[in-house]
Amino acid sequence: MTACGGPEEEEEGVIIDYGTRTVGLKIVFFGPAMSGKTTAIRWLFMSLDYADKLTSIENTVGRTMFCDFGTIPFPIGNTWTINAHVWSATGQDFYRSTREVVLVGADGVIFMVDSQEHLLDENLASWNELMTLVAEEERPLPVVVCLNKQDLPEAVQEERVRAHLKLPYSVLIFKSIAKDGFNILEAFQHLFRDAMRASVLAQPIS
Ligand SMILES: Nc1nc2c(ncn2[C@@H]2O[C@H](COP(=O)(O)OP(=O)(O)O)[C@@H](O)[C@H]2O)c(=O)[nH]1
Ligand SMILES: [Mg+2]
Repeated sequence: MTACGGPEEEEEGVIIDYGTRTVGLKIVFFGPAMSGKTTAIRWLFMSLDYADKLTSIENTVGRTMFCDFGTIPFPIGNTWTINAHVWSATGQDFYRSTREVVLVGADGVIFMVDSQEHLLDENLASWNELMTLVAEEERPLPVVVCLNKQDLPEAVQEERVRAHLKLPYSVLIFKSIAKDGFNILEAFQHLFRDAMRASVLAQPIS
């Protein structure tokens, strides 16, 4: 894996390496600035004991300047390993072009919504940007939504967000609290399975 913005993956499909018996799956956290992407990824890596495998490129005030990235290996059986390459793109407007780069070769996206009422339109803008960026992809991109910061008083409810963002019912919504890790692993596992199904099973295996 190269530094942010320079993924080694090909643009099409997962990387299956029969030599090392590994499958590479790229999972991207996407969403508006401050919605909890870095918090969720940190929690995920910590809870799976891979905290030292996570790199964040931040600016001087500790906000994600470019992205976070790291790899979590999941052994399947005795011989094969699925390497989940986890990335986040910064949500800040002025780094817009970096998000496009981070999405290249993605096998699945976790979209982090900020549940604060006054941020509904920011969530919408970010969702629309994601839809625009993936519109040209040939293969369908599995997406799950985390309705994050559900601990806050008056956090918006699922139906409100679904209507505002016009989320199709095929997109699953997990109410999450990234700072406590609530529902983060569940959302990740769901997306992981969807991404595996969409990518690996779609590939002819010789
Ligand atoms: N109340 C609350 N705050 C959260 C939650 N998740 C993240 N935060 C806070 O939101 C701010 C932005 O989080 P961060 O992960 O940096 O957002 P990012 O810009 O999407 O990477 C930080 O102060 C986090 O502590 C949550 O579930 N509940
Ligand atoms: Mg961040």
